[in-house]
Amino acid sequence: MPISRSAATPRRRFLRASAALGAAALPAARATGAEPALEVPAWTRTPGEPVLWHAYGQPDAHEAHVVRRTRGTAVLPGAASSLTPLQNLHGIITPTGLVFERHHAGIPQIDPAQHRLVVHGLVQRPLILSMDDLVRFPAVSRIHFLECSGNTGVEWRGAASTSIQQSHGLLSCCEWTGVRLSTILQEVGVDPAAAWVLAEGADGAAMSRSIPIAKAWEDALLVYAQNGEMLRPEHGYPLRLFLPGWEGNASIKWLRRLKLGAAPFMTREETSKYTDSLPDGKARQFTFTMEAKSVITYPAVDHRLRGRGYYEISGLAWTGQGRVKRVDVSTDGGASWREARLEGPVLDRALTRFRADWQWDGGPAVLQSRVTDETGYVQPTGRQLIAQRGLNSLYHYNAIQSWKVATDGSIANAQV
Ligand SMILES: Nc1nc2c(c(=O)[nH]1)N[C@H]1C(S)=C(S)[C@@H](COP(=O)(O)O)O[C@H]1N2
Ligand SMILES: [Mo]
Repeated sequence: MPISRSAATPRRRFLRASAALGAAALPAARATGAEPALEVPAWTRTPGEPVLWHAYGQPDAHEAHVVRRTRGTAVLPGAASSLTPLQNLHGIITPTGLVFERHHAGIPQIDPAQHRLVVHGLVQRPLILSMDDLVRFPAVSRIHFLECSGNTGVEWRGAASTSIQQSHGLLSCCEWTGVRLSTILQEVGVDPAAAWVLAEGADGAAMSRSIPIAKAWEDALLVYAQNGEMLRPEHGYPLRLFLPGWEGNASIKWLRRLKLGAAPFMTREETSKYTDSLPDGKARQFTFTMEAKSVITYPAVDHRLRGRGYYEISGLAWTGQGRVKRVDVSTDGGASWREARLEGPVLDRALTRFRADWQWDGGPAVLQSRVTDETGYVQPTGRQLIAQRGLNSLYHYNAIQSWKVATDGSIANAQV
């Protein structure tokens, strides 16, 4: 089939243009001149490993470095997090085994046959639901990002991280399957006085958050499956709350109780923690929505460029306010910008992969990305963010990230 005119994407045109310039556009595409010798390697001469080599599939041994890593040492038992290796991932879906974890009191080992969800408070018919009861309700599957509001928080104090996994790895994007919370609300009959829902986990922290009832009606999910299989223990097995676009903390794992009330319940996680200290000494409370953010995942601080020439800049953009509208990239520290290609489908409150062509001339460069979401919100610079929020914050850092490329191809984290 002939290549249609529509296949002449900007990238193709770019490659053609650079080929016309006589420059080697892609290092791998260099012609050898002679007929290449194709040897038969050892692994082609014998049958391979049997079926069911791993009854549950595993990555190749050569990929053993692609793992979640922790940050720092836990102060309290079980209170720790692990981070997603964004520097090694492709596309938008996070493989379940590499999804970051955040636990306030470790991972409870729950018997799903004994697990119950209680729905009570300002309702007409309180309910106790088993997992068997829950999976009988109509289900939905949705692809959404999940970001801890502490993600990139280290950057409030300067360009400290030497890995994108450390700076941006409290981020994942999965397909989530479960029952709409609105379905269960209809089942219990909501008292008109109910304005908030307390969600409580079955972990040792009994982690609890108050959720405005509008979110519960709108799109909150009671999730039991992630990327097609039952939740893993570390992500809330057998049941978690999932709140699209909201800070990860509010998506209570190991969910065991929903209590409807007239006012927020003022739990520890919304009074002493997960509030944002402002320059005037006051604190923002209930900053649920994750604002638009983007980061270049390749080339990033973890990589090293091997010689001048063509590189595809690639990264992730997302917004808790809906869809990503556009992403611009800069290779000169924000002096000039050009629009990146968004890889479709661009989903509501999901990670969006962006790509842009780049010819590295071997000189110093500063790579940045800047997202604009469908509400018109533009990702701020670090200076703009600090001017607005001061330096007392721990959470909700969403500024433009800079990767500084040196002439030897090494890359550093930099705040420019
Ligand atoms: N019950 C319970 N739910 C919880 C937590 C917890 O410690 N206990 N951690 C929260 C935080 S801070 C985040 S960012 C997300 C992380 O979800 P994940 O571990 O599946 O990535 O779960 C949230 N839900
Ligand atoms: Mo979090």
